[in-house]
Amino acid sequence: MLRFTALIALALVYLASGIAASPFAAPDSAIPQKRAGTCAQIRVRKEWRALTDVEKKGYINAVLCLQSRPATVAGRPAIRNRFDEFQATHIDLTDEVHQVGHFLAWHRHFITLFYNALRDECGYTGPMTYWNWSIDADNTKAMKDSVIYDPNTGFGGDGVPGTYTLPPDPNGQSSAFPGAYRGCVKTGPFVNQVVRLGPGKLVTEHCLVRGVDESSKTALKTTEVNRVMQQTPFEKFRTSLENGIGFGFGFGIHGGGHSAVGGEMLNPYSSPGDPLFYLHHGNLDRIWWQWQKVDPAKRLFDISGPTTQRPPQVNITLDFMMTFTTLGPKVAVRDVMDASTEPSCFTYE
Ligand SMILES: *[C@@H]1O[C@H](CO)[C@@H](O)[C@H](O)[C@H]1NC(C)=O
Ligand SMILES: *[C@@H]1O[C@H](CO)[C@@H](O)[C@H](O)[C@H]1NC(C)=O
Ligand SMILES: [Cu+2]
Repeated sequence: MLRFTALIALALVYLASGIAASPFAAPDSAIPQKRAGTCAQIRVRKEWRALTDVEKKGYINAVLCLQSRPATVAGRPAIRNRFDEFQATHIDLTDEVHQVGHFLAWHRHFITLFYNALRDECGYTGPMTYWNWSIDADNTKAMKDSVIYDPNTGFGGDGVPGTYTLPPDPNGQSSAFPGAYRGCVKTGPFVNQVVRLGPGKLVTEHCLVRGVDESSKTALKTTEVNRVMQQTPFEKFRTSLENGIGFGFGFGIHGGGHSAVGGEMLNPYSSPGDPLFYLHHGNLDRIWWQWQKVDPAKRLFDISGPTTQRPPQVNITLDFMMTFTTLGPKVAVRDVMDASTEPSCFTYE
């Protein structure tokens, strides 16, 4: 009884301070963050198809390496490796970094941290990469036949029916589209991946689950990207990108990419359990980057939206500090707006 009361009191403190209650929230890293500054080198991010076969192998091997390196988190046995640690950070912060002004800024830096880990901890020397799903969505070929799912030069294929049973989720975080958890990925480099977190906020040991959805194609076509690109100001652009434009258009390009892959990727909390998460959000980041470039004077530092999903809502400013739990120090929104400065240091091709 006492423990239960204490938990409620804690939750009230969280609510009062405007910080989303996360029972797992880990402390911020103590390493001081470099402020926005000149980059020693600007790295080009490329579409998956533009990587050489050697680079593709190198990228996949580096992801497998992250999945074998010990996590820096203590006291949470399910966070065993560095790849888990990224997934855990997203699960812990989901309610703080979606449907808020810093949705794009937070995911930009999350991807940068992932790329830095691939380089610094796993020796990856190739470019960071993204998945331009519009190429597949515009095509008459089925999405499941995209080269992104190639067993040899991609991320492995669709889930196999009958190989995975979605556990009951008392939080209801995975049951919205149970059919999308088709089964375990049985081809490609991640056949043996053990996903220890998810679905949702559950902690269950399972395979990499997918359920490729052909109907998501309509949300990912170039015409849809162009519709989002035409939105101004930032507030309309941000909400259109994250949630779609108007009603009746399914998920929009953000949800469309998540539902196109299905399975873990469809889960708002545990989606970074699928390595394709980073390539999907990389494409969304590229679309934001392109939108910013259309009118840099107005758009490069344009930010708006609430800092929390729930009231009392405060409008975001460039000085808002974003947390990344154990992955790195807090970062000001301002510092990731211009991707050509520290700590981002990239451009897109
Ligand atoms: C993404 O693919 C679409 C469709 O082929 C194309 O129009 C667009 O220019 C591509 N963007 C990039 C950056 O490759
Ligand atoms: C927050 O921003 C919106 C526009 O995005 C504006 O309508 C509203 O008045 C602002 N609220 C405050 C408290 O400044
Ligand atoms: Cu996310």
